[in-house]
Amino acid sequence: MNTFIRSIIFAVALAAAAVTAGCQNPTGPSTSKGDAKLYDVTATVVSLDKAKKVVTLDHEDIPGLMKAMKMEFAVEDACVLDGLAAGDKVTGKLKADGGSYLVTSLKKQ
Ligand SMILES: [Cu+2]
Repeated sequence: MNTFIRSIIFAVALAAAAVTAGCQNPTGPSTSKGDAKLYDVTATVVSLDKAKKVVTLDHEDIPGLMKAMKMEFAVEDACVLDGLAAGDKVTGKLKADGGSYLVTSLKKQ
């Protein structure tokens, strides 16, 4: 019985590890359709809300997309905001699909 319980715990731990690994690997196959474009973004974090999956960035010029400005973005997953705080300088990726923007990754500089 003890072994049975231990194997369940092991399976749960494996599943949790898989979820975490998925979070840390944003280079998987894109599931987006249409003509979504990926842009590099350099910015300072103004504020963030993991529960709402939004981040306000004071971003530099994004060539071909928009001028430098302060604005709120949706993030693809709450884990994009892991380890970040207001005031952090970050670089990341922004997916633009029509008029909607989605931050897919952020990394502290
Ligand atoms: Cu902007």
